[in-house]
Amino acid sequence: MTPDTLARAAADKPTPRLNDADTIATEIVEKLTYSIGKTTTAARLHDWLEATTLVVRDRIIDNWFGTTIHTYQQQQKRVCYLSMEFLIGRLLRDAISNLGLTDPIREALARYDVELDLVELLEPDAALGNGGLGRLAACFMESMATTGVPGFGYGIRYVHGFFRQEIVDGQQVELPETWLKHGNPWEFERRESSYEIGFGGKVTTIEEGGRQRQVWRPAERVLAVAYDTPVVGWHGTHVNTLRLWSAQSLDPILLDAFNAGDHIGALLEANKAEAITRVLYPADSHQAGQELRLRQEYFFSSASLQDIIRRHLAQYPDLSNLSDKVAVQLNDTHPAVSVAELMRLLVDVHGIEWDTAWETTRGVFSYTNHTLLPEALETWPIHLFERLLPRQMQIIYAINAGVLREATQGQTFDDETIRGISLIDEGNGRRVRMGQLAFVGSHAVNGVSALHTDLMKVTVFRDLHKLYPTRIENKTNGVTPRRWLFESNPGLTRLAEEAIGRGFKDDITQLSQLDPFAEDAAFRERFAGVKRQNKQRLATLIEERLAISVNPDAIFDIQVKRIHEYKRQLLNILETVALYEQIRSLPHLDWTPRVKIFAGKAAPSYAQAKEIIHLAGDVARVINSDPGVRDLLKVVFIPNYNVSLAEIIMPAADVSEQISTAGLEASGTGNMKFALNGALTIGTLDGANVEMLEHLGEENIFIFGLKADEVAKLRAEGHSGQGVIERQPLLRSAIDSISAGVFSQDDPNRYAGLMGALRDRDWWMIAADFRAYWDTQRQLDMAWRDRARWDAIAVRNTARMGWFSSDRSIREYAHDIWRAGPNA
Ligand code: GL9
Repeated sequence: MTPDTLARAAADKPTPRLNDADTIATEIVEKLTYSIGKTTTAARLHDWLEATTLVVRDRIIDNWFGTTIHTYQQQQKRVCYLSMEFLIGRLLRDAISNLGLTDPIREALARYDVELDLVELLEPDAALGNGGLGRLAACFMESMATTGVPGFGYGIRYVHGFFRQEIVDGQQVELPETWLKHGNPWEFERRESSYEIGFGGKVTTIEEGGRQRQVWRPAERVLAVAYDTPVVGWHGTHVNTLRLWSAQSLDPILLDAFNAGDHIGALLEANKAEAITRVLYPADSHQAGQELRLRQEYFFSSASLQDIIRRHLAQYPDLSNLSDKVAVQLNDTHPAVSVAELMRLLVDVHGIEWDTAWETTRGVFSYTNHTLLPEALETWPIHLFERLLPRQMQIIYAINAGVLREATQGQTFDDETIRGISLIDEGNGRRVRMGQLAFVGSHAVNGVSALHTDLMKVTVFRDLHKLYPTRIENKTNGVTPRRWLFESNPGLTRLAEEAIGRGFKDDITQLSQLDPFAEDAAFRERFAGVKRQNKQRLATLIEERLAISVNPDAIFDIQVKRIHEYKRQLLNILETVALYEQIRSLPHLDWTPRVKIFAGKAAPSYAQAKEIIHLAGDVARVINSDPGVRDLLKVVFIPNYNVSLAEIIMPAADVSEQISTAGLEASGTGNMKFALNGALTIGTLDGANVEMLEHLGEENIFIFGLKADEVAKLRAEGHSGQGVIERQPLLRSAIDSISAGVFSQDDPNRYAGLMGALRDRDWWMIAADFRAYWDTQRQLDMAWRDRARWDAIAVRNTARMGWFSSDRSIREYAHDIWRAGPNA
């Protein structure tokens, strides 16, 4: 763009649209007629969805151009968020709500007897992520738009997102997900923004004006084509862009082969190219390890960096000010190869001196670590890396040489520390460590909760932290209150508005004004009434999907998240079994009725996690059909947990289960969504739970169990579960029943392995923490019986969770790391 074309663009801007129901109804019918080719009488619900989406989209586009032009004219710094995952979910309701169009659109559709709520349900979830990490990226995109940070999300347009989960005979079955089946009205294909991405081949050195230059000639090349989706913030004034790359072959048909009669062979290249963006790897906190995964990582990193450079050079004369005008956040190590790729582009392609390029690179990048689990830390075999990305491998060696030089100069690090700093792991058949690469190539490295950040400094990055002691900082995660309160819990939002006015909708920290209402009996009752309605809605869903009837007056005790041993769904199930046995043996006691609700997906190759799902189902079947427990205990596993299901579940919880082995959950974000919606947390001192305790006060959260340092100590001492189990009759009996096949009579040995591991090393401290967990659950039972107390705690949870907004996280990133945004 030149100043002239900019002025033109501003002048050509369409006149703002009216947002009354009449105008919107007319526009929807127009879209139905001319874009979809249907009359109002022939239109199916899907057609109404598409027409409504197009009408909303028009309004977004107007502001999208405005934002783009503004960023350009003001020469603002752009923030590029590189992430392998964006778990955005449905977009229509979010867009309508942020634009303030809910009422007129509802009214416009009602004129044709179409219900907005039903239309919204037809939109597929964009499930381009696995869990917390991907959902965080989606919350961050929305918060960047809301807080006015010029943000660009860069990721992959997977044809198949996260798999659909069905439970068949109690077991998880994975089915392909097809979100693009009906097309995607939110995206714009940008054929003009496409880039070549190379793989393999050779590097040659050429002499040029007395200087040596490396030239990479890839053996394979594919095309990265951009698809843009607008991201609307609160009030819709600022609209950012999510740019997802799709892989296409440069030569869709090899004509030589085709003409020679090899019709299939002529298409092989294209298939291979397009495979890169076909499917999301479903491994959570576990490295996938296949070549295709490395191809995906490099593919989207390179495309994004080429795009960033092209954009920059369209606006500025050269790349010398790149780090003043662009900040690139590496979301985990998945895009870490970007460090080497940017060096290649700067040095080999743009002829910049190595040292200058390195300074620019470190100025541009910053890196977020999301897990300490050793099995999740990405490393790649050198031989694979070298074969696929020969020039990048050379660059990594050169970066490593520089870093090791720094480490050996001056300071006296021992050999072990030097080995820990190295980008190359020499111990396991020589591998590239992506965490080390991301760390050294960034000016800031952050953890996602205070505890996690502290632990990073003494575990994964202990040695690099010694070399660069100021680089690690904390940025505690947050969640967007638009999706996770306003849209998913309109009842509570309305109640809050009535009590404290609308100020909290623009500044979520003002929710704290609700605090005194915890003492107000009438308010508490209305608060509980909203919760009751949300629970009723979830109960209906459970009845419809699973034909299990649950009592909405029982405690809804919910654990929804990926199924993982460290998240300890098994601890919850054991407590459930123990409770069941207690109810059966002491039926005359005054038990507090509970519904235990689980949902979550297991990685397809994670056998133990799948067994845990199986066990939950087995336990549910036996308990739910036992007339002896009446309505006192029900167990439900809801299949196919996703963003849309979470939007119904979060507002309906009384108890939120955040019970990971301390030190292992980097932050958690479900914990924040639940508490914001007035659930009481039962949790360990792990991840962001620690900070929730600080904000909520200890009377308003139920903390139990071993702390991170105690877990580490017990593990080091070689803890085993056997002794603990012997001393705890409740736990022993639950384990014995499961081991004896009480819940799996068709296959009594089904859980021998799972139970044996508890007696043995008890790696996840399930036996060790059982007693504290049980006792704390009984404290919750007591609290439930004092409704005034319970409801007051629930109100205080909502009132005090404002700090956990992703707006706060983003403002911290913008101020401390990116030096970008409206106040930069
Ligand atoms: C995770 C952590 O495990 C969570 O504790 C954290 O809240 C999120 C976001 O920072 O990141 N890291 C990680 O690999 N996953 C996380 O959820 N896993 C998935 O996204 C499946």
